[in-house]
Amino acid sequence: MEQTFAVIKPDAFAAGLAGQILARIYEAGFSVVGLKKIWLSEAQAGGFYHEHQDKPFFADLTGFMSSGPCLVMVLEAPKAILQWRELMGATDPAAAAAGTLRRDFGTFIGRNAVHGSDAVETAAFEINYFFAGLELL
Ligand code: IDP
Ligand code: MG
Repeated sequence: MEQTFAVIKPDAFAAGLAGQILARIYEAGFSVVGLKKIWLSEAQAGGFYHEHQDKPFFADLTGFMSSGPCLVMVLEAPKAILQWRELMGATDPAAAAAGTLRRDFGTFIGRNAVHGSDAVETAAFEINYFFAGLELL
């Protein structure tokens, strides 16, 4: 089994899409081993997205991620990291395949509804950034 870190971002949460997205997560066979609603500060969002701190979109990204509550999750499945990336679709909703979450629920690249870890190392960092071990059940 493998674990990945996922977020229902503030755009999707504010639009009332959390229930539909969670249904798609369960239909795809993931176990939800961690789940909580949080509202990040801009600094906390910056720590989460530190790999992008030199990108031109960093301020927009951290401003958006701290603009309202989101749901953070730890998902478990045999190949959870790749499987969740596939269910999310491409970063840009306009380029995401039909049937993916970003295609169905994203608006544009800066408001793309969901996040997922991209590798084993980033999943470990992101899970530990948001969850204590006792919260993973
Ligand atoms: P990912 O979320 O698919 O892993 P990353 O390249 O890690 O994509 O970028 C992190 C987030 O930053 C994206 O989900 C998206 O919301 C935002 N982002 C990435 N590239 C751009 C861009 O060119 N303009 C605006 N926002 C971007
Ligand atoms: Mg990424």
